[in-house]
Amino acid sequence: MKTVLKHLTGIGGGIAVGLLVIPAACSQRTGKDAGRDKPMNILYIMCDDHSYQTISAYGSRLIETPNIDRIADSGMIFTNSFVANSVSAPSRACLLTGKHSHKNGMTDNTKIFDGSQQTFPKLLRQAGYQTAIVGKWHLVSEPTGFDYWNILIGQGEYYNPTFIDNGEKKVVKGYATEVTTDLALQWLESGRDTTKPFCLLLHHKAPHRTWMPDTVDLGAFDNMELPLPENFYDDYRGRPAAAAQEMEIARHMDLVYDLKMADKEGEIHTDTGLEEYGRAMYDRMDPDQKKAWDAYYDPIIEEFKKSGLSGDELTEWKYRRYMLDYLSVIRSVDRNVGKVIDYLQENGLWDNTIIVYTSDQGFYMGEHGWFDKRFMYEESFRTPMLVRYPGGYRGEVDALVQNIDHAPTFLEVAGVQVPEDIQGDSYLSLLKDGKAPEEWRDVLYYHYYEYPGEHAVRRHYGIRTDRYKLMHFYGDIDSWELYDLKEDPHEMHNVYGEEGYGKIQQKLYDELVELQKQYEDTTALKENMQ
Ligand code: SGN
Ligand code: CA
Repeated sequence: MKTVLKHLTGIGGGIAVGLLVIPAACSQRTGKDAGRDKPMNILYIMCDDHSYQTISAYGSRLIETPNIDRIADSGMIFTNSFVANSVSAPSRACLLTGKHSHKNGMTDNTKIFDGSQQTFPKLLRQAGYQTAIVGKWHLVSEPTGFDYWNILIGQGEYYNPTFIDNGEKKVVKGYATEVTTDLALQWLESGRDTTKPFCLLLHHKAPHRTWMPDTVDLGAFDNMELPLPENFYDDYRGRPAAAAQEMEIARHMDLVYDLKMADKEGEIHTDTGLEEYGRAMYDRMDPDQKKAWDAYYDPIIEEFKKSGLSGDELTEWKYRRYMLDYLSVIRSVDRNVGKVIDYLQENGLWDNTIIVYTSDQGFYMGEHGWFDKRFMYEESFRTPMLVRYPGGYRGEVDALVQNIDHAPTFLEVAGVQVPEDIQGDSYLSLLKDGKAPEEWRDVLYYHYYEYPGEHAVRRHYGIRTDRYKLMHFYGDIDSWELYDLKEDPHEMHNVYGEEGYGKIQQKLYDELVELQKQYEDTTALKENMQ
């Protein structure tokens, strides 16, 4: 197991498109990636809610992910990779457009993505790429800009999921991570036009709630020790928004829905209203799947019923069950990433395909007592990012990167001129030699909007430098938070307004306003002074 990056694992572990696009034929000569014989293919693998805490390349003490690590071992591991708005649909819109949420309109999971706007797949397609997306889409409107799309509906299902294959609904038998991988490989093998370079977005549903493992992975981690994160029993002092959320393992994680305690006798009931959904997910399984599922969970349910757990003991039992399920789901993700890498290697694609492995955001593995994401605190603001760029840099990259940077990077890789209105920055030079250009950003911007909403995380925005974070929660709350991440990496002590921080607070505030102006986030600018 690698020991690098321990600091990350504090726990156990066309605008006028036609004018701007350089035709494919000349892109290879004029693009910054000139000098290659063939255009580089792009494979972007994104999981849903995969925490960096559960990737061994990031120094995880919780799990080995040998296949995901193959990308890092033959490429780069980004140690400061972040999102712009830590929730699924907004992240996906940031990816496609290279713009912050207020510019692409997808501010929260309840919106509908305007598919008529400029996206990088559209620009790549115009430049001669074959474009495809397989798996979770979550943007409600039909995908645009793809030669092939085969997507899950909404969040999708783990077992025998329904896909929409270029407009046609189909139930595909099997486990989501396997099925999604197989559909992607089928397209690579026989669905695409091999005379053209490809850009494939392979978007897994896993390991999203309710963390249902594949039957072959049930019990894979049962013997491991799972120490509690050191701030598991956080009291949220000095952080009113953190105190007001609804994403605590103790209080908000459902025994039946989340933790699979759907007993056959129907004696276990919960009061979150989620129970029936848990039973519905089980009902999707076929008899063989149910048999394997029951063989594993029934004895656990029986033991749980006898145990009479309550209080902290119950909370810690919930944490353990949550982690065991989550890790088992990752085991399947890792195996399937391996299948894709093998395919590339066996089919002459390994050395002309850039591979990005990432997640739509980070996730809490019990830190602060939580599951879920949304906050600008480190565990959910960060997202894993491993990149292999054939012939490029190998090693750690610590430049601040954000999910709005993928679109301009992929365009530059393809030799397509990056439209002026894209807000992200291409990280291609980092891929080549690991060095950030002199003018590279030293501060990141964030804005989360989904409130009122599930998990009750208040609206907030903020900035983060390599050392400090300033955040403002607004709406039915008006609260500023400031962290010195060097002194307080787990963000337990809000020093906003405290003696000794006046100067840095003012400096960060000025930088915040500067960034809001630069990105034209007028809503946030107004909230600063409320
Ligand atoms: C679902 C989950 C939430 C989760 C959101 C958003 N609830 O609504 O726990 O925060 O997705 O996740 S569930 O009862 O439906 O499981 S996201 O990754 O898609 O943004
Ligand atoms: Ca997600």
